[in-house]
Amino acid sequence: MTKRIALITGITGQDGSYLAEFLLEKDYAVHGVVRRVALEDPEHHLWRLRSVLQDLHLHSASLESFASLHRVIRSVLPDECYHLAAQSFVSYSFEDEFSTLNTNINGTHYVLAALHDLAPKCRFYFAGSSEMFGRVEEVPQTEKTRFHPRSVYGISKVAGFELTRNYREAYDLHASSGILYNHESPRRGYEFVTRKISSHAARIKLGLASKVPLGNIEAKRDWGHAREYVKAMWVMLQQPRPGDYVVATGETHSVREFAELAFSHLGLDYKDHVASDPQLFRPAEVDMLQGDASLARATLGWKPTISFYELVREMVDADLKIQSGRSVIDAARSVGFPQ
Ligand code: NDP
Ligand code: GDR
Repeated sequence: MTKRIALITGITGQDGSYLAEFLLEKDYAVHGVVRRVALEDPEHHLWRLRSVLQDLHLHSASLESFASLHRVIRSVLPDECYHLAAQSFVSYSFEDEFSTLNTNINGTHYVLAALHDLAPKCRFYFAGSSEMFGRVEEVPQTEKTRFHPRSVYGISKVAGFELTRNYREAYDLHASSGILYNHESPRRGYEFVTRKISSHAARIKLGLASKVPLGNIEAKRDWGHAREYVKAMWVMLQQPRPGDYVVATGETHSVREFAELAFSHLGLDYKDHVASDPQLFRPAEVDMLQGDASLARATLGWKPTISFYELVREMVDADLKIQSGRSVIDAARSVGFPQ
């Protein structure tokens, strides 16, 4: 039997890497869109894919170029397309509104238009976000809760969500959106608050740093594990009909609680090490998010199993290992060992 073909945009990111592994295990032929620089400098840009690199088919393209995406989709002709690529850092979207909107909205539109043109039977997944709810109208949020984004990032995701729905309704594309709440892992980018805390806590434990500067530590998020969330993406595309689904744990915790657990796991008190930095507060904040994933549970049979504590512990342990390796190299360098 011929393998099913999956195309992942954003394959180099946290979710893309877990999804690629998951689909390979399911015996898909897995293709990924990467930026040209990633192919030129794989050591630096493809680190999350290291263990499966030899099994992937990578194509260079950019979300800014319809022609490049059209070319990749024409050569791959996917059965399933997971559109994960985006400028995903909310804070940065305040600094560069225009490129965030361009990349996230046009990029999504280009992928949808190319699929409609070249592979209309392809099933499409859009990476929607709880940031679309922003200043929440109700707690917990469901698929029916009104959107009120609080950042250009959130606005770009609402636009992508609406584009996805429109292609579904206008052209009968099997196009689904996941409204995913924050999900983390040892592969999370260092700019996001959980990884910032876990990596700093490890460095502090090893005597390599003493403080972690943070912004609003009272913000509350519904944090899950990325490894489990990518499965929900796949199940959505296996449904006979497309749809939109909230994917969340249903639990909410503050950044302060995350820090407290991360530091205490290393026998430290977060109060001794967290420094408040006013520059890290956002011009418009999302104070709290809590999702109700009942529809995903009932329709997709999806539910999370990794607890908040297990997530924090896994991230801190992984960072302690990474930072310990670094500290050994640094120590060797400082006493003049050959490198
Ligand atoms: P990451 O930031 O880890 O990955 C983003 C990916 O997008 C990277 O592969 C990046 O490539 C790629 N990308 C960014 N800009 C471009 C561009 N101009 N052209 C081509 N590729 C580009 O994000 P996550 O894996 O955490 O998230 C995946 C998706 O899910 C994103 O759309 C995000 O907004 C959304 N999301 C994430 C949630 C989370 O908690 N993680 C929750 C809800 C939604 P490169 O490596 O070259 O930078
Ligand atoms: P978020 O994640 O904005 O929810 O977007 P992030 O980890 O950046 O922020 C979470 C909360 O922590 C507060 N915070 C800080 N955040 C960062 N990054 N750095 C700090 O020093 C800091 N101090 C406090 C923030 O103000 C915020 O309230 C993530 C991304 O993955 C999006 O792509 C995705 O759509 C949403 O999750 C759901």
